[in-house]
Amino acid sequence: MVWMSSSRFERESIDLSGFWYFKTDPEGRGEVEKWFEKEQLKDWDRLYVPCPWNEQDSAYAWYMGKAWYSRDFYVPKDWNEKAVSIFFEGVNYRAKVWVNKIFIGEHEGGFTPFCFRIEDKMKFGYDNRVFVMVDNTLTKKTIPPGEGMNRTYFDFFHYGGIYREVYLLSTSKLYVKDVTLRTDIDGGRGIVNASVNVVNETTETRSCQLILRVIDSNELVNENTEPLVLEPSSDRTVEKRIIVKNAKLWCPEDPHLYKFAVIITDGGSNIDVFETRFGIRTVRIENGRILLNGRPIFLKGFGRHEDFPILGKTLNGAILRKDFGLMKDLGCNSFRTSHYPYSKTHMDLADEYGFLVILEMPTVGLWQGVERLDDPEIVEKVKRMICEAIQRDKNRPSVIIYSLFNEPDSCREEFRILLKEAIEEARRNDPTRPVTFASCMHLEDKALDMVDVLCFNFYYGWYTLCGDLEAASRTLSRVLDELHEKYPDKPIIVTEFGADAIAGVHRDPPEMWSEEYQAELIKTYWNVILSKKYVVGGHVWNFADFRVGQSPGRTTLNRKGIFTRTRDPKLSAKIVRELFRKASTYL
Ligand code: BDP
Repeated sequence: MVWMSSSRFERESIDLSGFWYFKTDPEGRGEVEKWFEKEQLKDWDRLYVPCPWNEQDSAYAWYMGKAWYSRDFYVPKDWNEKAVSIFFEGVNYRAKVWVNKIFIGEHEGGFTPFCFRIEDKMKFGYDNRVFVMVDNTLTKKTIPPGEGMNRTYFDFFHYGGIYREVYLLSTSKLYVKDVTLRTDIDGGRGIVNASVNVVNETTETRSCQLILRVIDSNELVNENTEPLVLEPSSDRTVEKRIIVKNAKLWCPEDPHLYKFAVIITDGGSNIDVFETRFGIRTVRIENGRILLNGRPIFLKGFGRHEDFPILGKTLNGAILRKDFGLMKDLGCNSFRTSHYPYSKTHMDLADEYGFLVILEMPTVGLWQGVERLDDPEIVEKVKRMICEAIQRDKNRPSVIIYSLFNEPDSCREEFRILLKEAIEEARRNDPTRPVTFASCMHLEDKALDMVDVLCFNFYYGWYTLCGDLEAASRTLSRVLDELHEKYPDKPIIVTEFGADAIAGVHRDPPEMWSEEYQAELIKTYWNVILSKKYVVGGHVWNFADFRVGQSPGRTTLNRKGIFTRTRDPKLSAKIVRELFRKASTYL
C-alpha cells in the first residue's frame, strides 16, 4: 500500500469524481451474473461520486444491501513503467473492485482509505472500466455493528456508497512508501525524528540519493542528503533526527505548519517526491494534566458528525469551511471525530485551524447486541481499522489523543481483552499519543485503569433525571468526584453532555426539547466542569443536528446540535460562545 498523506500533490493523479453508473443488487445476483463484465450500462442509474446514495434519490433513501458502481477512466500513455494505484478514501461499508473485468481486491470498513495496484490490469487511453460492488449490510460483526437501517447499534444514519474521493495515482516504481514524523522540543529547537521507507520494485539495483527537506513557507530550513543503494524488490527505512532552530511551535493560537519533503533523485532528475505537512509540538500526560508543548491545556469543544442534507457524510470544502469558522468564532479549540475518522480534508483543516482533535475510531456500538467482544473476528477488524486510521493521520499535529471506542460495554470482563489488543495496536503504530475511550459506564466501568485519559459521556437531565437540572448538576458533581477519587492521576474529559432542542420550540420556564432547556443544561454542566480542577475538557454533544435511523425517541434527527442540520444557530450557540470564550486554552 502506498500511503498517500499529502503526497498526491507532487505525484500525478486523476480524480474520478463525477457521475458513475449505479444499480442496486438486493438479491446479490451481480457477482454470479458477472456484472463486472458488463458492456452495456444504459439501463443503470447515475449517481454522483463522492456522495452516499441515500439522499441523491428517494429510491435509495433506506437502502441497505449490495449496490454496484461503474465508470470508465483514462490512463495517460506516459504512465507506462509507473506504479499505478486506484485509491478510495472511504466506501461504506464493504467494497469489491474490478478493473477491466479483473478482480483487484476488497476492503471492509467504511471510514478508512484503501488502494489497489492496477498497472498490470489497465490499458493506456480511454478504454478502462472500473466496477465497485458496495455492500452496506450491517451485522453483529460489522464495525460498527447493527441489524438494519433502523436497528443500528449506534446513533447516526447508516449511509451507504462511495462517499469519499476516488482517484488514480502514479508514482515511479522506486518510491517513498511511508513517512513517519515525530517531533520533540529542546529549548528553542525543534527535533523532527523522521522515518522514511523507500521501496524499489524494479528488477534492477538502484543507486540514488534521498533528500529530506524541512520547508517553512517556501524557505528551506534544513536539508539532509543520504546515498541509497537498493537491491531489486527491496525496501529500506532511513531514520534521521533533524534539528529545526528557532522552531515555531504548533498550538491552537498559532498553528504553524512546516512542510516535509522527501525526494528520491539519481542526481539528474527527481524519481519521486513525497510531501506532507507537519507541526512541531509535544503532547504528554503528567500529574493529571494534558500538556501541549509542556503547558497544561483545557479542551473546549464538541462531539460532531459528518452529516448534511443530500451530501450525507460527504461534507464538501464549503461546508467544512463554514463549520470551522463557526467553531473558531465560538471560542472552541477542540473536537472529537465522533464516532469514526473524518475525511482527509476535514483533518487538513483541523491542522490549519489549530484544533486539538481526539481521533476516534469507527468502533462504536460494541454493546449488548454483540455476543462476545473478544470474538477473534471482531478483534481483528478493530485492530485493522485502528491501524488504517493511525497510518493515515499519524503525522497530523492536530491529533493529540486516540479514542479507541465510543461507549463500549465496558462492564464486561472480556472488554479488557479487546481493549488490550486495541491499545497494543495503537501503540505499535504510534507510541507517542495517549489513548482513551469514551465511557458511559462511569463508576461501573471495568477498564478505566488501562487508558491514559478518562473520557465520560453524561446525560443526567436528559435520559435520566429528566427535566431536573438541579439534580443533574448534583449527580454530575458527585460522580465526577468519585471517579477522580478512584483514578486520581488520570485527567478527565467530559466528552459528551447535551440535550435535544427542536429549533423554534421555546418554553419559560425551560422544558425538555426547548431551546431554553438545552442552553440551561449546557450552562449547568459547564459550571460543574469548570469547578473541578481535575477535569481538563468538556465537549458539548453535538455541534449540529444530525440524521439518525427511525425510532420513537428521535424526531427524524438527533436534535442535540447547538446548530440545526443546516447550521442555523439555536439559543445555545450564543450561550456556548459566551462560555467558551471565557474559558482559557491553558490551565
Ligand atoms: C451517546 C452516544 C451518541 C448519541 C448520544 C445521544 O455516544 O452517539 O448520539 O448518546 O443519545 O450515548 O444523543
